[in-house]
Amino acid sequence: MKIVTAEFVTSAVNPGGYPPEDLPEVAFVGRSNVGKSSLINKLVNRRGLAKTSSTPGRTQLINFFKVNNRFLLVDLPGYGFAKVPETVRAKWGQMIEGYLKNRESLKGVFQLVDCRHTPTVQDRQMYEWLLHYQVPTVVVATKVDKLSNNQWAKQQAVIKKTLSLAPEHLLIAFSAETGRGRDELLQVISHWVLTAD
Ligand SMILES: Nc1nc2c(ncn2[C@@H]2O[C@H](COP(=O)(O)OP(=O)(O)OP(=O)(O)O)[C@@H](O)[C@H]2O)c(=O)[nH]1
Ligand SMILES: [Mg+2]
Repeated sequence: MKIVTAEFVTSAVNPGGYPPEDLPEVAFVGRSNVGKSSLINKLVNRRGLAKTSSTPGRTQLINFFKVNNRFLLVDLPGYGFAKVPETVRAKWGQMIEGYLKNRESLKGVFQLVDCRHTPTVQDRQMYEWLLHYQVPTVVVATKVDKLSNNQWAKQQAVIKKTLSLAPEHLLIAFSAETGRGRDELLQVISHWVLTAD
């Protein structure tokens, strides 16, 4: 798939603010700082389209981006960021869960984990939750430029084991720096959104 256009549509805190469900959607979930916004920018080759930051918790709203006038990419706030008040965290949790559970036009979710770390309890809960609700899910290991091939081979096994990834399930290695994994992600997206008509 070739990316021709990518534009910001809107930010929302609740369903009232979501755009209409007339296009298929693909969403990105993962811990704060894992690289969700950077991945979206690399995917559509538009630096700065989704706001990124080295400070976790940058994305606090659900952000919708329209690509090729054909589908939407959805940047969700990160979970697991300790430095926000409990009340705010609970609100984010509800926002993310409410979106994932009720969005009819959602065709698939990429769950991002940092390639260098063992997935956390929250990562595991999120993955189980997505499987439970039968949301098509593909796990992506981010920042893979930070590991040697050897280290990645080892970490891959750790991630698969910790998440109990089924053998037939994909684990895509991605780098927003080098673009590694971009084509694989686009293929998955094509499959999700182009078979949705
Ligand atoms: N080396 C490297 N750094 C990355 C990569 N992806 C993201 N980063 C860095 O990681 C930090 C967080 O990236 P974001 O894309 O803002 O992360 P996020 O998941 O959107 O974070 P929240 O919005 O807080 O949930 C930034 O400093 C990025 O430059 C990558 O593939 N390689
Ligand atoms: Mg972000």
